[in-house]
Amino acid sequence: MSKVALITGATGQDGAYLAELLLAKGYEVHGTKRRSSSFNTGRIDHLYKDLHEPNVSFRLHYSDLTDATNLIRLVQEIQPDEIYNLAAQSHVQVSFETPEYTANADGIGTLRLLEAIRILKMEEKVRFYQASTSELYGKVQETPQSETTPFYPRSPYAAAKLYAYWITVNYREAYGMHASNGILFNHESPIRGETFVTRKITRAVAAIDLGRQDKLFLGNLDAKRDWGHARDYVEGMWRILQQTQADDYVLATGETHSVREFVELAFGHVGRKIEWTGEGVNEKGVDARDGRVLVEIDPRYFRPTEVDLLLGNPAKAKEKLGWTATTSFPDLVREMVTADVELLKGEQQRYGRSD
Ligand code: NDP
Ligand code: GDR
Repeated sequence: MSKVALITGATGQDGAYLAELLLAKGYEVHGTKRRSSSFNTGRIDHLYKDLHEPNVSFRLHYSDLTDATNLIRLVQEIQPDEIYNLAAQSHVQVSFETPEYTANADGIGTLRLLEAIRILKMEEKVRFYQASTSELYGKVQETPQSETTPFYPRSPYAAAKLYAYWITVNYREAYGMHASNGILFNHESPIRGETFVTRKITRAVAAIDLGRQDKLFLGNLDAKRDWGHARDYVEGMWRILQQTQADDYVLATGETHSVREFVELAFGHVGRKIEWTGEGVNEKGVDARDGRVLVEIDPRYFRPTEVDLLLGNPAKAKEKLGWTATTSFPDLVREMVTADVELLKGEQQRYGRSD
């Protein structure tokens, strides 16, 4: 009998990589998607088979973490062995605009799912993974950040995720549930959401290189992040749930780089060297060859409270899970730029544009 997994947020970056991984391992995979007026399953369409075909091992269900009745019914119908709670309003800056919704989906949503397990008396059957985040560390207390570093959230997103983290720990301790937190540092890929800084940069680099965009507007260039590849991180999620004892783990590369470095490397892949001139909001990134301004600061992208430096210590994951990040920072940037150049070229061919 194959194991049954439920992935909330299966249409997102991590959901897509995780669904692929679990299907390759022989799982029956159920993913949740939200009703939308436009198609939102682009990342997982390649995994989807018509329900009328034999041996369908990947199914999608409409769901929303703000709807408790829906979650109870889904868990009851699916009877999962493993639940990966990846669904969330995951954009930090957007959480300042929609704080209440973010708290509802990211914080209380986690509680609703845990309660669904409890109401259905499935505490002993189900293993639960919570998508916790390095944003919990927020204002720097110490580096590198590990499982014992104190939390100091700096956004409504991080505050909601703090509740989700602790309610997961509480349900483990109170009800003996196999419930674990993966405290994941930033992880990216060619299918990263377009408004996160890495993908925003690589899409712009491709568009500028192909003559489709003039310049790139960014916020804080000096923020530093520990960036890895999503493919590695979903493997870590799976390993966390294969442990006999539930526990909390940091997944990170152990390296940190600034947004500025990401920009320089990304433009480097299309043969452009960036030089920085000016200061503060007037700082500009200029093409060393011809002095053309390619990067400008737009203060609208500054956050009311920023997380300046994230650098993770993945020693526990290495020791207990045998997990390490395998993709280097330059390889990650190269893969993302190359994919966006190909994507844009493909679009140009499809729509007959040569400008
Ligand atoms: P994405 O934003 O790419 O995906 C989020 C998923 O959640 C999407 O499927 C989205 O649906 C769904 N979703 C959003 N709101 C709701 C809701 N109210 N009810 C149900 N589903 C909802 O995020 P990632 O894949 O990058 O991240 C996965 C998880 O890991 C998130 O919880 C994120 O906060 C967390 N995380 C991510 C890190 C990263 O660097 N990527 C690092 C640490 C933690 P739709 O497609 O319709 O929007
Ligand atoms: P983050 O990712 O907030 O770390 O959250 P994001 O890529 O949005 O920001 C990283 C850093 O870049 C700076 N920045 C900009 N960010 C965006 N989005 N757009 C810009 O134009 C821009 N200019 C500079 C930001 O200020 C920030 O310092 C991600 C999400 O995936 C979360 O869900 C997850 O929990 C954390 O990573 C770990």
